[in-house]
Amino acid sequence: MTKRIAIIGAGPSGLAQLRAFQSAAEKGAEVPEVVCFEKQENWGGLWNYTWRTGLDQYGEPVHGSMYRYLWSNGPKEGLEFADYSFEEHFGKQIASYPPRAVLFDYIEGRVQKAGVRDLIRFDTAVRWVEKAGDQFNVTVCHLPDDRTYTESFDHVIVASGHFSTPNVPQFDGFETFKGRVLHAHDFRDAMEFKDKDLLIVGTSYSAEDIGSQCWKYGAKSITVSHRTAPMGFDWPDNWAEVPLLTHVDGNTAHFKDGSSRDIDAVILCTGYKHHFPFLPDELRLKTANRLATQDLYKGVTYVNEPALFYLGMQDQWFTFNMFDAQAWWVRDVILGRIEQPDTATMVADVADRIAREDAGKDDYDAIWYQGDYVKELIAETDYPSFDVEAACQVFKEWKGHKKAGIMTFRNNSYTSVITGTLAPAHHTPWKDALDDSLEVYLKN
Ligand code: FAD
Ligand code: NA7
Repeated sequence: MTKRIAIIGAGPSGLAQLRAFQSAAEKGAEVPEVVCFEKQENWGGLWNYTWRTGLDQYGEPVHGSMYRYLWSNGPKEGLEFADYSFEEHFGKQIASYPPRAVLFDYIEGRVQKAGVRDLIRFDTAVRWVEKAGDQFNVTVCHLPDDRTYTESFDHVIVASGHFSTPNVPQFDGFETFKGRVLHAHDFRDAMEFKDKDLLIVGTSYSAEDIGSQCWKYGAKSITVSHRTAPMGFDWPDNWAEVPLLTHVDGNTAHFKDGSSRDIDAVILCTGYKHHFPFLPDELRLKTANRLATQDLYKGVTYVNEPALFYLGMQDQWFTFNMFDAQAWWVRDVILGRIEQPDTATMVADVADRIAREDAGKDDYDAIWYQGDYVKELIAETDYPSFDVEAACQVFKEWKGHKKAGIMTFRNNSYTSVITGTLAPAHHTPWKDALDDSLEVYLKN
């Protein structure tokens, strides 16, 4: 096979793609030449923690949005690789909400075993992709020696993530506010907000988790401002939910209901933008952060250019196992095992997915919607089948545990849908576990 494939990004999605091809090769298939371009010096994507914010040492936008002391916000039993269990990696079952370093180790373990690191060109940023006849010309820059070059590929797989370019709204008075204003993307250490009165704007995962972190590490008070609805958990006493911020005057924040509070700092947990500065209009995905993305047949094939694929562009209940399902499916299209339909059929598929997502009433419908999507893809490839229904049930239990105690839900354990083993209880309740290192977490 003489085809050449470019993968953009070596985060969980790009690594899933590398593992998918390696798995086919291991079973005797002839696979194309695969080149993965990664702008950071290591793999793992967001899970590869960096202290940097703003621009990196080469003047590139920092990709990392993760912060110190981050623990998985959902149970690991919802994301476990079907071909590489936690027990295989750690030699034992571990507790259900691993900190970032533990999940990084797990992600890395599978691709180390697969031996795919040599296929990645690290410190190499993709600058531009364009169609030239049947090929894609991909222009990249090797950052350490500032060397730009172009190579041709038959397929491009965009796995560059979509939680790195912050959505940053403006609120009046920020110009003269005396405290710090930052977006969640630039948040790194909750200790910075110890003894501070903190205002958070937004009500989704970042707001919930960054607020909880700051509470855990000693913030004086947390005020969360919502545009649509409050999160509604049973928060600690020094936590309040208020309507949308209207403006800041000096150090006083004013809200839509006329109330106000004095604050020391503002963290905008207002989400991210799908941002692909390396793609021209005709190849660039333009979508909101939702389960059924615009313009992606089967959630992966760009309908306007079916030799171009996107991985992991959906909003996410399922993560690593969904990226796997997508990567195996894309691999099989490239290997000629799956045939893609004509454009009209692909466009209709997108419309159908959007309508089905829109028909959902609540988060439970959304979980099962994405579970069904994962099932649909794995049924069409040799990705090891796993009990997706049981994973949906894990997410349902998780939501129940959050409702029962937003600061205690991480103390719960779930059963692996891959090995059937119940996770042990963690040795220390989350709120008292201040050391998030791998060594300490694994001391069960
Ligand atoms: P990313 O992890 O973003 O990786 C993309 C890669 O592409 C990066 O390595 C980047 O450097 C590279 N790249 C980007 N642009 C270029 C370019 N031009 N050239 C070359 N390389 C490029 N998921 C969970 O399952 N559990 C959690 O607890 C969880 N917590 C999260 C917390 C935060 C704060 C955030 C932001 C996300 C969290 N997620 C969590 C979701 C997360 O999106 C996925 O787990 C996962 O990292 C997505 O993988 P990805 O490979 O699609 O994207
Ligand atoms: P999300 O899940 O996209 O949520 C964005 C939040 O920001 C959501 O509550 C929005 O409110 C709010 N938002 C967006 N724009 C505004 C403005 N202009 N004013 C007020 N509020 C606004 O992003 P997250 O960062 O929480 O999560 C992303 C990933 O990171 C996720 O996968 C986690 O695992 C970690 P809305 O409800 O739309 O009114």
